[in-house]
Amino acid sequence: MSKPTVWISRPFFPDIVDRLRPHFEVRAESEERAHSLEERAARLADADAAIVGLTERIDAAAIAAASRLRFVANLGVGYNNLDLAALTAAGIGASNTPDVLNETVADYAWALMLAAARRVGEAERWLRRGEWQGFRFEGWLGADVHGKTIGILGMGRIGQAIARRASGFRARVIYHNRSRLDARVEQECAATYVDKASLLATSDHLILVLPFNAQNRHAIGAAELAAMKPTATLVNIARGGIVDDAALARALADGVIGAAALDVFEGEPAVHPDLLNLENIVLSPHIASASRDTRRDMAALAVDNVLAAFGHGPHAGRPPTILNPGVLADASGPDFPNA
Ligand code: 8YV
Repeated sequence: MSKPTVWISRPFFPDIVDRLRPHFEVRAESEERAHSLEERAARLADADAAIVGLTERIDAAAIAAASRLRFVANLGVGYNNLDLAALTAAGIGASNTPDVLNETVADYAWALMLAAARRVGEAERWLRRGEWQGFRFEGWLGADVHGKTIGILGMGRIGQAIARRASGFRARVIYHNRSRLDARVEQECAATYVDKASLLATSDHLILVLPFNAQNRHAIGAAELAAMKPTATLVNIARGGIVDDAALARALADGVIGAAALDVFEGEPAVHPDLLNLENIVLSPHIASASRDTRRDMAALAVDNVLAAFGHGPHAGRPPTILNPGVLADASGPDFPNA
């Protein structure tokens, strides 16, 4: 029997890709770019599995044109690029990359919060422009992070990793989430549950870590920004679209809040032009999980899921982070194990 085909939509670590070769015909893109709908359809047409990133939407239209597709591994913990209901209805398994990136993303949330609060980017730009002519005792006054109240909106595993880092800063953590955490987890994270209004009003620094869905679109807009402290810092490491970027630009320009840091943007890689003109914001190109070790772990986990879905490797038949395990029992692809 011929090997199944796996399409890899973005290049990654060749030694990790090589683990697929004994079992798959590997079609790996050599260039990192978004594919048009036609290109995506052409590549999925003869693929039994796909490893894709956030820029690749796998929706009902993509699935309809992919008659052999049995499994899709997403290179990311967030999977709003996948239509999970449509995949499940078609009997196609899907996985994401949870947990392996928690600590790296939490580190980065702190990096952004500290950079925005202490004006690191703004001060560096000023220095590089040659404007540092003398010392100003009252220059560059920022906001403290230690000892302050850090708010976390969306308290999954990344939110919890962010919260655990607060103890060294003697900071207080409050959070809001769809459902309240177990008392044991709250205690371990030293985090106090509050309603969204209190979170907005009380946080000195507010970090967004919630998944993107239709309900969360513009969860932070003009009204929410107005409810925050005028000195507050807002950090978005979750998904573009959770913040209304145009409203944020106005709020930063008008002093409604003190500063912000964004790693994700509505319509990225495009960035709202009004944000680019502001000094009191740190901007980065969606790199919160981008440490060498973590990106390798994410790639390896995606590969493990594909191998397992086709009956190979230590997890054979049980993809370790499958999102729709119900499909395993129904799967009837040529090499897809009936679990
Ligand atoms: C990735 C992410 O950079 O895991 C996620 O949800 O947003 C990031 O870790 C991105 O998904 C890369 O495809």
